[in-house]
Amino acid sequence: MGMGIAIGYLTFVALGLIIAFAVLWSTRRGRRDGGQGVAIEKAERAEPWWGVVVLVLLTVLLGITIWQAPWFTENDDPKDVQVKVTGVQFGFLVEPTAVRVGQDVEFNVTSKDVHHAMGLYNPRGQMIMNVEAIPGYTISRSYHFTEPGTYIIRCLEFCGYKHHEMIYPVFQVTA
Ligand SMILES: [Cu+2]
Repeated sequence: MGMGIAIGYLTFVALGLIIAFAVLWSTRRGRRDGGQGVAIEKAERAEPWWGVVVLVLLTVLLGITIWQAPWFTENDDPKDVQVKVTGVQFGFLVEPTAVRVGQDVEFNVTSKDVHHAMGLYNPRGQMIMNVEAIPGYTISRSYHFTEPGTYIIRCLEFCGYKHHEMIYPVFQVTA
């Protein structure tokens, strides 16, 4: 992936340099004869077509990249599992405590006392989700697990003198 981006970047830089030199070269004759050979009217007639070229390019780029927008990856299907996560000074109540790879999991997050947050970390320690845990409200977030292992939930909203100990260390995702 990184290599592909580097090659793509260098290709665009090379193309840009070629086009820049082509433009500079194309103005040499006009400068030599004092601007006599410049056909302004012809250039003006071509202007709308350059607009069309730009529009076509932008439309193609949009058509290629729009599919990576996040709203096309969201899943409205009924969820396989509901996991209830309740924050309480100073820990998390989690039910059920394990899900399987491939399941669509909907976390329903709330709090019993003060404002907390459920930060979900994958087995490699990367945060993959952060949901506010607010007393009196339940906030739902979906996640599709593709990686088995032990996930960790940490409180990410300062909630009192033991906030740093508010960790749920064993949310299991089994293969
Ligand atoms: Cu907390």
